[in-house]
Amino acid sequence: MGKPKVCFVLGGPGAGKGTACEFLVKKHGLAHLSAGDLLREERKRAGSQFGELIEECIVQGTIVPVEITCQLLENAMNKIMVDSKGEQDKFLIDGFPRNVDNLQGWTKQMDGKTDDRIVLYLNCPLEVCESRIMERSKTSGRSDDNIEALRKRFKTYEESTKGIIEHYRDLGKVREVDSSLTKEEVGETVSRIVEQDLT
Ligand code: UP5
Ligand code: MG
Repeated sequence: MGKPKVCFVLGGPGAGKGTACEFLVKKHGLAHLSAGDLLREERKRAGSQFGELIEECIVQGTIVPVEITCQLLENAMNKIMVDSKGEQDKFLIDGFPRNVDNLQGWTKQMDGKTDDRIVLYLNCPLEVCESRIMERSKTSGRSDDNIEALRKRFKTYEESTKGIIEHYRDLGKVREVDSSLTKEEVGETVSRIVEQDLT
């Protein structure tokens, strides 16, 4: 049994990271760890000492300190490996790493523990992302699905996350996908990439 293989999934808010990951879970049985979902769960966990800090970051569209996110990711990954008795060894990490702090924290904490294969970069014009999120805001209940928070999320994405994508591009690890296409088209494309690079 080798190290768990990791595919990071990056792209702007509303680019379709969660949707593409769901497709890959159904089609290829990969494990999906959404950093945002893990933070939202931790925020509401009774007794969490990080609840307020996480909520503040989410509403302001800023990035939670890496120690918190990285620990949640590692715990979730370990639980899946234990529960599957080591059978599950392919992970989609959705929405992380988003900035230099995230990248350094992951490298430090996970050094040698994972095989970080590729970055699936879902590239989508921000106008398209905006209309998707504003549509979703009617039902999502997410405290950051409103135009003010969304603008802040876009700013953080442009200022911090794009540089991380470029870092991985320099390493030859980026697989870029036009995620403004239909869900089915994006699903088929990411599926081919995963078949090629994660198996
Ligand atoms: N949709 C999706 N694909 C479509 C397509 N091809 N055609 C038409 N519609 C499509 O999709 C968004 C909406 O678009 C949905 O309604 C979907 O049906 C439709 P989704 O798949 O949810 O997009 P996604 O990229 O996952 O959007 P999300 O809003 O989750 O992205 P964010 O990156 O903004 O949110 P995330 O949950 O990752 O992070 C939230 C916050 O948590 C961050 O702002 C930050 O404060 C914090 N955070 C950290 O601090 N650190 C982390 O490591 C991660 C998060
Ligand atoms: Mg998401």
